[in-house]
Amino acid sequence: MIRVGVGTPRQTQIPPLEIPRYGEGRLSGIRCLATGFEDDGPQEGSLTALARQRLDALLLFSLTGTGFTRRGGGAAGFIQHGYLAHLIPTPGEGTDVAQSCQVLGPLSLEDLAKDSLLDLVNSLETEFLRNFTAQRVDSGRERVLLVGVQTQGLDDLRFEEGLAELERLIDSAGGQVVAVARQKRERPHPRTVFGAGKAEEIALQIQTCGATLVAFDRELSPAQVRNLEIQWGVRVVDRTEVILDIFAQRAQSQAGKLQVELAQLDYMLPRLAGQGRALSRLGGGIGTRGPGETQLETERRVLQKRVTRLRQEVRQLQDHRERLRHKRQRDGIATVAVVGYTNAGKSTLVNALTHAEIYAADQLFATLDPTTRRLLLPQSDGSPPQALLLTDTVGFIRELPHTLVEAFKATLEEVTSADALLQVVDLSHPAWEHQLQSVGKILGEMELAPGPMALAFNKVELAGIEAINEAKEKYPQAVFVSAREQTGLETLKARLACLL
Ligand SMILES: Nc1nc2c(ncn2[C@@H]2O[C@H](COP(=O)(O)OP(=O)(O)OP(=O)(O)O)[C@@H](O)[C@H]2O)c(=O)[nH]1
Ligand SMILES: [Mg+2]
Repeated sequence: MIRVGVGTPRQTQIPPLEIPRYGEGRLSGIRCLATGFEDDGPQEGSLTALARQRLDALLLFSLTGTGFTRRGGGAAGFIQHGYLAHLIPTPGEGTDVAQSCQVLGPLSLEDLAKDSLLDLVNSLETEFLRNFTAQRVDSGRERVLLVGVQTQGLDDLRFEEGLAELERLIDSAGGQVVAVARQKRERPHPRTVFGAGKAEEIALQIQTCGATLVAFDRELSPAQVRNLEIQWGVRVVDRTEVILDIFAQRAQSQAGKLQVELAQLDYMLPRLAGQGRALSRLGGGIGTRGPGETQLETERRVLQKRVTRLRQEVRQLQDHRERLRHKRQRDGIATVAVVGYTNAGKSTLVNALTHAEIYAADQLFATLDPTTRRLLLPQSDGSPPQALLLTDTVGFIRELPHTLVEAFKATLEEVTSADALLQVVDLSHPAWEHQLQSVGKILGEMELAPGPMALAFNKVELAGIEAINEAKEKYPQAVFVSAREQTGLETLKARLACLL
């Protein structure tokens, strides 16, 4: 097929979704011939177009500016030089377009004609494919470009903390962050988040770093996702989708799966209204797990019915859990819910205290399902030890997506109905205080049963002395522990005994 575009290579770009072989780790099958009067080779705009569309090659001919008019109409001119530009299979680091292209020239037409363009394209493709396969074998993971938008009122520290956290989230979801793009903007553009220039720059970055997914550090509107996917030709997800994806992967129990599905449908339903996704959610990867495309294709009405049924099941789950709690109350044993930011070490601490074997790992949202274990607290006056029930549950995160809070009501009731709370904070984390505040904020939005709260600073063996001193000064009631090294546990037990 020959397609003729009039204008500069940049102006005649074909939208990514219309390119025949887009995103297959090879070139697009399109060669671009362009002419111009200047004789200084392809400019950055043309090279950007080359990289963006993964053109097989770009041939630029400079004209002499002299010529003649043909009999019968039409003008003819003379070619001065030719330039041949193509992509390099192993581009350098960074986002500079020049590093991802090679430009040959100025060449005479004879020189240009000497080598077969087809051979060049074939050998380039072989090399591209080799790299592509190597990348795939190397990781088997989604290659993610992280995008941060620093809006007005978001200071540098919080912004960077948010990006670092998103990187951890991606990692926990099984993806690999290959590049990060940042932009300051008063507020996101309602349709495309960015202006045209920045969107173009990111498009290029997607190509140069071989990203298969773009993840934003914020929530996006359905229209924004759609517009950006059309423009960039890769899937675009927001922070909520990444979190939902982790939850979908972690859900083990029937109850967990039920709540995750409800959260995902709640998230998707408003996004289905008339505006489908530009790109398929089929085929695996972050943001594709869960109810799946087949269901998305079916009527909204059917999904709505499913949501209603899921809600009923969640209500039954709530009733069931409530009966269990009543039984415990009748037995007269107090419950303490362990709360805290995700990865603070809650499960490790409950394991250390009760010799339980709850799954604990250096991942965000390692725990989804609540586990309750019995803990005996020795009494200082020598009377028989006091028993309490310690419940480990799902961790919190800054701006916990609303759909999750709603869907996880049954699980979170373990927290809201507990007699007391034990908040665990990872003191070795640079953002420990913000994390502590985020947890406080989320708890503040929940209807908690009235009861005391103890504070435990964890991972003290990793924490810096300044952090420890600062925490001691600001939170004099807190206990300092290391769940991993099993230090401070007796003090913590004594603190819990006083609490109840
Ligand atoms: N160095 C150190 N690491 C710890 C300590 N406590 C927990 N960890 C590690 O921190 C990581 C997270 O621990 P988890 O117990 O899974 O944390 P969690 O709060 O249950 O996290 P989620 O369930 O994901 O919300 C694991 O790799 C633990 O080994 C500690 O006292 N010191
Ligand atoms: Mg846990």
